[in-house]
Amino acid sequence: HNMSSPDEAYVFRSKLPDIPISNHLPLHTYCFENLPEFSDRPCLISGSDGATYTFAETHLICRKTAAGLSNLGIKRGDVILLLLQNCPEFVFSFVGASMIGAVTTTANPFYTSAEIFKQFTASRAKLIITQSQYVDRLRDHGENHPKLGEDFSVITIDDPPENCLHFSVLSEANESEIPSASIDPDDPVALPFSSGTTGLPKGVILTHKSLITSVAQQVDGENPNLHLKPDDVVLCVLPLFHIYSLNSVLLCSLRVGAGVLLMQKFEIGTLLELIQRHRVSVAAVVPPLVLALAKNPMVVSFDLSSIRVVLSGAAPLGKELEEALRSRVPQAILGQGYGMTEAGPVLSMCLGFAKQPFPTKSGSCGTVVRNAELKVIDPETGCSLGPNQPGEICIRGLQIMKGYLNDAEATAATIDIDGWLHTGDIGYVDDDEEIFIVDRVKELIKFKGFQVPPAELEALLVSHPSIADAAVVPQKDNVAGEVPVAFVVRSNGFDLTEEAVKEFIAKQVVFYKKLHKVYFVHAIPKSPSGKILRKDLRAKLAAASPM
Ligand code: 4UU
Repeated sequence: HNMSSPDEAYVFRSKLPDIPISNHLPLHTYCFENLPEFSDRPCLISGSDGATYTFAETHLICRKTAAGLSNLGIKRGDVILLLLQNCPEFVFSFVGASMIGAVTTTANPFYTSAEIFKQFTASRAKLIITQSQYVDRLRDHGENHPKLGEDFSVITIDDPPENCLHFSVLSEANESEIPSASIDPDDPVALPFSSGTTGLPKGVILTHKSLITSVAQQVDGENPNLHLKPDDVVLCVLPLFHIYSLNSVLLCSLRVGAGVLLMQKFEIGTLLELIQRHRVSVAAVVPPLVLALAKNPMVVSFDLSSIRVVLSGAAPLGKELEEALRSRVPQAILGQGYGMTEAGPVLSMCLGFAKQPFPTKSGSCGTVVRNAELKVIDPETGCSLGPNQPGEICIRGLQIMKGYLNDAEATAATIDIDGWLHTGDIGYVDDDEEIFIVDRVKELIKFKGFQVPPAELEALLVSHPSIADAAVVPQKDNVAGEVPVAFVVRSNGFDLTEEAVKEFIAKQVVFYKKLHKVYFVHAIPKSPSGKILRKDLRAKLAAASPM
């Protein structure tokens, strides 16, 4: 470790040497740079119908989609919103947009109308690409909402409902009509939404340069940290609208020529059947999926011997669970990646996945990726800490976000003047450079790896006429990891019931943001400056009775 001068930070680095990274290229050029080596190999495999697109076919349809987007008036810097489950059209749209310098914002197709329009409006999207079953949620919802067909167009990948276009207007356009867009490495290409360490969801600006850097940190170099090969079949069951799957599954696979098996949604029987049929070799998962693979009795009737790597991320993976999975896939290397949307997203990755692997420990989130710096700071003093001392994890490198969309204040609160991104995660680095996450100091709640921003639920709660004040915090849960629970102060009498509060929230949010418990209290503990003392509330929950 460096500690050149007393005020110089302890900085942790990868055990792998830095490499040159072609991050001056546009993202799609970088991803398809080696395409001639594997143009006839399968690139996208649709789990639902087995349809397969080779790399050459995928590249062609992406170019057609780029031309189609341009024909519809989408230009450099414009934003398109994808409201899609995993499917080939997701890939064509994302890469096609990149090819004309446009930006993709991705949303969960299960979002309610209000959730979709918040993101749509904040990102100033011009176009929505979705499935016909979701279109109803895009029509006339209140005076202030933009109008389908007037203010924005909708394209569906299946039979288009009224006033919508079919995806063929994109995928069957003439690829020779792609405008020659000049793309700057610092141009945004992806705009996922994340609440970060505090507040409401914000657009996270990821540029061509940041995503290329992140992909290269994982799969490039003589000894890549995450060794993927053209004969790999990579499981893509995690949603592509989340940066984990978009980056570590899709973009990394495109770069190395590995096939991507697209699954629309997680269903254990179908998943096992597809792993067996397509000989999946690399599985990117989240802890609840590890739980299913480790515990579901169906697993023993399937052949999972093709799996050589299981990458878990997005939430803490318990050691017991990791051991339980190991007995089901004894031939595979199990390890974790640690990511955060704002960090581009990967901060660290298991070095057991490297081409020349290193020994790693169970429970570790990997080692900081190459071409990056990581430090652990004392949350009180901001001083950097040495090995084995827990503190807030900070990361620096060209992979991190450019900033939050239209929110300089939140950006400045997350990336300091020296370029360090503060994660809000508490962890330490051990003597072998392995990172262990032990706690989270930020507000964020993670339900099965999905983000639940407490501020969003608190704003909804206090909009209720009978609620004077509210706070939402995580409660530990064996299946979901964490679930959101609310502390509520009633404003007039005691009529308001727990059920009524739950119901009030449930109809306004996607399933994983639903409240699991409501505790009525007389006041919400706050600091003198008015900040909710979440630690106190979490401590109350941890104690036997929260009252
Ligand atoms: C404990 O979860 C993500 C991204 C995850 C990711 C991406 C690429 C994992 C592996 C990979 O290859 O992003 P967000 O923004 O939804 O949530 C970020 C937060 C982190 O700050 C941390 O609190 O999710 C939590 N988290 C984890 N916690 C992410 N990964 C881990 C982990 N262990 N392995």
